[in-house]
Amino acid sequence: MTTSDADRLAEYKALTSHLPPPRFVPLPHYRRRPEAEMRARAQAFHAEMAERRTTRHFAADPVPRELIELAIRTAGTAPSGAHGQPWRFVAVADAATKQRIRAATEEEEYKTYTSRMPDAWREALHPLGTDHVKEHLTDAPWVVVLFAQKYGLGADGSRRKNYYVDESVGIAAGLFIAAVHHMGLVTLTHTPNPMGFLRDLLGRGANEKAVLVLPVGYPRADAQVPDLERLPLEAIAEFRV
Ligand code: IYR
Repeated sequence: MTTSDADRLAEYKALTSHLPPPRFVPLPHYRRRPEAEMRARAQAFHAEMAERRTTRHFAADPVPRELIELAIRTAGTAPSGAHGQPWRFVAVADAATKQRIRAATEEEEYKTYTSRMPDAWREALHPLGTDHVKEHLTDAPWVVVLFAQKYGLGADGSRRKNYYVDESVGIAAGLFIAAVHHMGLVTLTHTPNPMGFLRDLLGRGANEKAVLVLPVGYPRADAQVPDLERLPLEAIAEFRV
């Protein structure tokens, strides 16, 4: 005998009947825009994002803390698994801490680049001109370290599991990068490997894992970027209409 739709729904309802009902509010801030306006906004946003480049060459000029706060607040608008918001940003401007991060990073990266990386990986990276020397970690006025929380911790030490942590934190990182670009600064997605040392160095909890290091600042006047092209739409999308 097959279960009816009503039975299935009743079965699911029974499993959640001990919980308070979810609280919903009307969708705020939304208004439909005329199609021409949407097209113009989409084109302008694409044109702006297409101008984003990752550079390793940062100027030392200071950047106000408020701008970093705004980028982090924008990142914090990301959707996340069960709304766990499993991202934590540590924004470092203190020169001594940046120097410690750089020294520890270069120690690991030296081993990675010279002995841990298989030849194929070294060859794939060669066009990007990266190596174990990470001057951006001390040149940039801010070094933002993004941590992912596998589980949240209550004030009483209770654990709350987070879901889709990698996806959620990845989306937040994307929004952070877009926010930095939109305000007129540059950032670099840097992945020290391994990066366990960042938790100890920055005194973060056992529930957190560093996933990305994002120096933020102005590009140096002589900043360069690798000569790259992005895949065209036809290569990255398939439409079935
Ligand atoms: N983690 C190293 C190596 C590196 C790896 C990839 I894949 C890149 O696209 C760039 C760098 C580093 O950050 O230098």
